[in-house]
Amino acid sequence: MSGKITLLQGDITELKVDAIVNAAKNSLLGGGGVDGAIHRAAGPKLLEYCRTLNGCETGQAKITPGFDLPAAYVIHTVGPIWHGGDQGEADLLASCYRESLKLAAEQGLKSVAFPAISCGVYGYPVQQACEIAINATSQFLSKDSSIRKVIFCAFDKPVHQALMQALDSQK
Ligand code: AR6
Repeated sequence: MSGKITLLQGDITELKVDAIVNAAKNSLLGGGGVDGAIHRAAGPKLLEYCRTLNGCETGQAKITPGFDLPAAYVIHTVGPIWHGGDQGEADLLASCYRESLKLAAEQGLKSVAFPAISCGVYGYPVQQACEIAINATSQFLSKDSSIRKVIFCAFDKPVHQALMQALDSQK
């Protein structure tokens, strides 16, 4: 199933896919990092819409329109904050990928792009996070045939390299 997975380095807000995933916070009311970039590019209607969603639990996901983004939808998921690894972080991070893909499949979406959830402000060790991202996604894709393409969009080189390594060790 890793044939459906593509890696690229760049700005996720520029991708014209069915949905981009946002590494959001529990309130869903915006923040820094990729969340800030997505809200800036989508325009103020995104925040207005997010206010009606009543937040999101860590490891869960919610979907909104993409408004001014090239992507049709934004799937907002909340990654775990890294506390050393013994507080269920790995399960919660895997759940972010699964729940986001589940939502995409339910909506009939074919292409989804992910940033490296929890790898910025939330402090997750990058290599471990990238292995979880690739493994959880491959597992999902092996059971779901509706999603045709998943892009992992790294903003910086270390994340891009960690993703390449994780994808190579899958094959
Ligand atoms: N495109 C792709 N990836 C990006 C972009 C972009 N435009 N901008 C940043 N990244 P972070 P988290 C990468 O901190 O760790 C927010 O304030 C970044 O280099 O955005 O899940 C939320 O509101 C890193 O590799 O998300 C939450 O409070 C990755 O995206 C909190 O941060 C994730 O970094 C969530 O923290």
